[in-house]
Amino acid sequence: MKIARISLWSVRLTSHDTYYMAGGKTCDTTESMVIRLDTDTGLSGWGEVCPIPHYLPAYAEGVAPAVKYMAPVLLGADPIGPEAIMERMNAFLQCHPYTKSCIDTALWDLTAQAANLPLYALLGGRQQQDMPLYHSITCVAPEDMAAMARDAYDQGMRQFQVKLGADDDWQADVARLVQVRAAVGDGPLVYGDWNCGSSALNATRVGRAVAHLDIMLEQPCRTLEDCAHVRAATSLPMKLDESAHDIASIIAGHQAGCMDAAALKLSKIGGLSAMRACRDLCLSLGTQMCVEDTWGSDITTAALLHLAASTPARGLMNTCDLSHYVGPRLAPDGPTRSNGRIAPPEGIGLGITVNEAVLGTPIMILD
Ligand code: 0XW
Ligand code: MG
Repeated sequence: MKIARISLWSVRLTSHDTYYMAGGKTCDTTESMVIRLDTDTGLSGWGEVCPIPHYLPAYAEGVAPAVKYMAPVLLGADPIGPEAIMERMNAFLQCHPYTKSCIDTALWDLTAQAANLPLYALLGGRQQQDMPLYHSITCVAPEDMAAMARDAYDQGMRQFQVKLGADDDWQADVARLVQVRAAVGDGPLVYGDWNCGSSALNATRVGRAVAHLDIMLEQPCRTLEDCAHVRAATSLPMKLDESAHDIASIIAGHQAGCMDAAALKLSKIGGLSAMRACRDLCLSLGTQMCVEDTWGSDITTAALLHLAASTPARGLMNTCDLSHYVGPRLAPDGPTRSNGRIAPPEGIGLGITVNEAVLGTPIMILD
């Protein structure tokens, strides 16, 4: 089998609730890049990457030129065994993990289709029938966030990510955590995510004010050193996200003693191939994982659910149904949340049917 054609679409995804984060980052309508790799056998593989503006070293407009640049590695290549092609792509163009992630997803989709297996079977086998989800709550007024948490709780959600820092008011962040914690009662997991937007000083003040509560902090500051300082000063468990982006940074987070949990995102790490290695490392380290991506719709969600389903429950804290937060749906048959949990698609490959009508006209075709 050979890759014969690369098609790329740009699709605008609109958040059902505008999503506010620290540092002025907003997720309202974002551009998602969808890729399809067609082969000479008639099989096609799909991938998707949807960077949030200003969130990571990634931007949607960067995908098309990077795909075009890497096309000589892809066109004519056998897609079976994605790691082999990823190795060649990494030698051809360093970094650009977000562009590589959508290509890698399409390669895995093709490999699993050729094997006539659901993708999770190639990533470690089915370790879980369904997986716990978290619900992410946009950073608005504390009482509104508490109401959103309660609504999600009533739908069965038991893990809550509370966005902090959008108004640069540390006392409002204390109120957000206190009110969400009270709204969902004892037991559910509640964590506050600054997305790097706090000083170590203010994150420490927030953490010490809620230290009597069952709360986890997520990525308060940009640097690992500052995150470790906050972890030590507050004694609250911590999840690393932006700081944990490859094998070396995951080892560094573990050694710094501030990585009780880590967010593994496909586009941050560079696709399923690289993320599987990070998943296996976290399993060895005992780090609890959130298996997800930055943003996206059904193709991204299906890919990350296959990895989550092939991860043992002992290491998987939660996963994310990104397609729940945005419209339009790219694959109407993609999985949806039920009672706070979600199962991967059951078909072969990614196991979803992309609705090409919502994609529009490709922005690039290479053959
Ligand atoms: C990437 N986000 C902004 C979207 C996901 O819901 C999680 C969140 C994060 O930073 O953790
Ligand atoms: Mg985060």
